[in-house]
Amino acid sequence: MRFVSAQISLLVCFLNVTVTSTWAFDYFTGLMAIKKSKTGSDSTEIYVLGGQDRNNPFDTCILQTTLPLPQTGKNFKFLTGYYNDDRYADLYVIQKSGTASKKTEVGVLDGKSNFQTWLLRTTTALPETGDNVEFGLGHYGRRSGTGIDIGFDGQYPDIFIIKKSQTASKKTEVSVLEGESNFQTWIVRDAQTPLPETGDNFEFLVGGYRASHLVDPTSALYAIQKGSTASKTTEVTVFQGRNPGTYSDARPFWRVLLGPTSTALHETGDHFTFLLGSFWPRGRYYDNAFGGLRQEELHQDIYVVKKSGTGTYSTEVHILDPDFINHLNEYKKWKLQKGTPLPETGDTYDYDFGVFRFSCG
Ligand SMILES: [Ca+2]
Repeated sequence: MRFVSAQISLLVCFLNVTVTSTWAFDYFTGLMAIKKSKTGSDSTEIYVLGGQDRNNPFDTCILQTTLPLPQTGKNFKFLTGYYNDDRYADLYVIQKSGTASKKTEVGVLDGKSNFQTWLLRTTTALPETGDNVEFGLGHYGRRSGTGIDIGFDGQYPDIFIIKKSQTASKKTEVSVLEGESNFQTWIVRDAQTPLPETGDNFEFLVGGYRASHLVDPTSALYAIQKGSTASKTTEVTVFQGRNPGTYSDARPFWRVLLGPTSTALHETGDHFTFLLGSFWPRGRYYDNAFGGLRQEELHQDIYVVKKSGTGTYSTEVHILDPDFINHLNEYKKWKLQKGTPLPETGDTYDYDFGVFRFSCG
């Protein structure tokens, strides 16, 4: 029965592709779902749910297509970022192992082509990586000069490599590969965070953070502790990456900007995954007058994707409010909690959010 339910939901998703929408804003938030295996097409597939409808966010499937990739396993990780300056979010495909080069390899699929064309396919300076390594995209910001004049949406994001265990220091470590050199050059090597080695009950995200005088526009590290927490809730800690305005990063990822703080979310298992983004109507965008990413967008919403075991029998999206205005109750209340047209999804799916701009006729 569950299988039948899934097929019906996907059909709805497909039919909604033809719905004509009007775009009041240049940018809106989209939920990207990558179906890596067990696809009918034998290719890796992508689904994008649009967040542009304020009253019914993520109810419309605005893109459903195959990628120029065969089916993929857990040795692949998908992330969104802006490789070029066309304001279409691109899809970063990280192959962690099983490569001919014995290096971790990176490809970038062009968002403007609906992810059909490769903008980049390259090896990197990073050896093959296993389950103990997570990835994020951000801007450590060497090229920006002041650190505030470039946002997440600037081109050539750097790849952040979070080594959770098997580290020399016995701490969770972060390294950064430079986007401008197509990931051939290290910006940060094996920086120790204050966290001991971490396991499956931790997920790591890269994004901006801003609270009063504490600013990290593009390179903060969010540690999501899903279980075994003191508060019995899912907890969040934010570490500063680059110190804005300076190049002297004696201890990147060491300073705590927030937390650990409890959230409105109970402890979570494998059927939950986490993302950073800004929910409409405060979608991330460049402000030309400001000359960069709007500052109030820097404090990120935490998107909680509940993949299975949901009351709606769909993949659900829950958004934790960063409380940007007060900075008193970060992530203590919900901005949104709802189901989507996607059926429940297991571990054959990988998710990410991006800010998309699709041509809509
Ligand atoms: Ca692009």
